[in-house]
Amino acid sequence: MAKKAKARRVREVRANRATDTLPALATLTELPAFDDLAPSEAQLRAFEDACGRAEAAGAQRDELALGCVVRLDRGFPAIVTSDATFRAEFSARLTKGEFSRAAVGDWVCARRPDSHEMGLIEEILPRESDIARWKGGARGERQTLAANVDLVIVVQQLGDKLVDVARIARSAVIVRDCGARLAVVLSKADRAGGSGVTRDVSALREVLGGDVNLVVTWAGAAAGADTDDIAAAAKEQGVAYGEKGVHELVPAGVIAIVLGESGAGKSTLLNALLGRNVLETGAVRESDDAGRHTTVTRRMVKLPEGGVIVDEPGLRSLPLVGHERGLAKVFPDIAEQAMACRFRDCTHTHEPGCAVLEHADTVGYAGLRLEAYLALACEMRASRATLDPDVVI
Ligand SMILES: Nc1nc2c(ncn2[C@@H]2O[C@H](COP(=O)(O)OP(=O)(O)OP(=O)(O)O)[C@@H](O)[C@H]2O)c(=O)[nH]1
Ligand SMILES: [Mg+2]
Ligand SMILES: [Zn+2]
Repeated sequence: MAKKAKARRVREVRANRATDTLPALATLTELPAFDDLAPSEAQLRAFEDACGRAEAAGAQRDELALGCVVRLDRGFPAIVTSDATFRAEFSARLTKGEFSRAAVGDWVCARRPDSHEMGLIEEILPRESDIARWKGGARGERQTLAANVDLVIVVQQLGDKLVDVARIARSAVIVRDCGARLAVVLSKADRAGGSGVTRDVSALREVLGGDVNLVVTWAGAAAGADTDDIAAAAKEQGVAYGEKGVHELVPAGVIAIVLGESGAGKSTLLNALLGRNVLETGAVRESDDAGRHTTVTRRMVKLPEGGVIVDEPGLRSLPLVGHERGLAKVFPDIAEQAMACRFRDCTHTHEPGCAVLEHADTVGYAGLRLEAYLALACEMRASRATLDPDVVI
């Protein structure tokens, strides 16, 4: 027993030392309040059950509170409850279990003994949605980027070349597989100009269909840049634009996350929505336009008169493993035809009796849409073949 107490003390000292350099939560005015975040009925019930278990393990009921993880600083969660904001570590009970990783957006049963500065996470409550990506590695592992978000805003930057529609389609498949709604922000429109915006919006609609939720932005354009032609092009295409367009995607009550490559302009966009420079932004490399992974903290920000958005570090890769359901949701017309192909493992490229190719012209998914589907389906077939059969996804 003494040994256990000593180990706990060592852990506490270590945690306190590590948290000394973290930003003081009291100074972070953009953090959402408890009332900006809404647990589901199921999560409220799960909280009551979790309290019962925590009490059975020795906790006092009045030390326990329902909380939401609003930031992760170097792995340390910050939690908002109805009457406090504090950092927390995991209870010994939780670290033993396999499900010890909290993500931003997670609802938790938090415990805050009177004498403690730090709180404890007693349990992570079941998620309503789980935005996750495959991390690869020999055995493979899923990394949850955020929990319980309603909407994923995929941010893709524009430039003088055609927008990377393949990357947006890949993100769309993952998002739809995770059970969240999807919106696409085409950022840095000032670099594409009005004609570029027209070109890129048409390409994206060809791939994702006409009803995709789209906003064109130029939040980080240099002062004085002529953006009238961009607004005109967006209007002509019937596409929302500017910060207002993004704000409308995230009204009060909605929890969203921005997802995209480093340098896509995610933090710049959020700063524009917040009306001040809360989040750090960084210049892209001139040689290849790549970002420098400026954002390192996952954190929620509350929009003035709006909902909540999670800022994310840019993602290097988004491997597609086992997202067949997402693929079918993004390309339902093609997936339906694929069921009628003569061969079950048809690649829809050359096989006789291929319904996808036969119907390509009549159903109207030729061109970029079919190309995107085939590339993603091919990648998923390859990853399935190399996947460790024990890994459940
Ligand atoms: N021309 C132009 N530049 C922009 C725009 N938005 C952002 N930028 C620039 O792009 C660079 C990267 O912006 P960030 O907001 O840091 O990008 P990020 O997506 O948050 O990147 P990570 O945090 O690394 O994932 C900065 O130099 C911004 O000034 C825009 O609308 N137009
Ligand atoms: Mg950033
Ligand atoms: Zn086929």
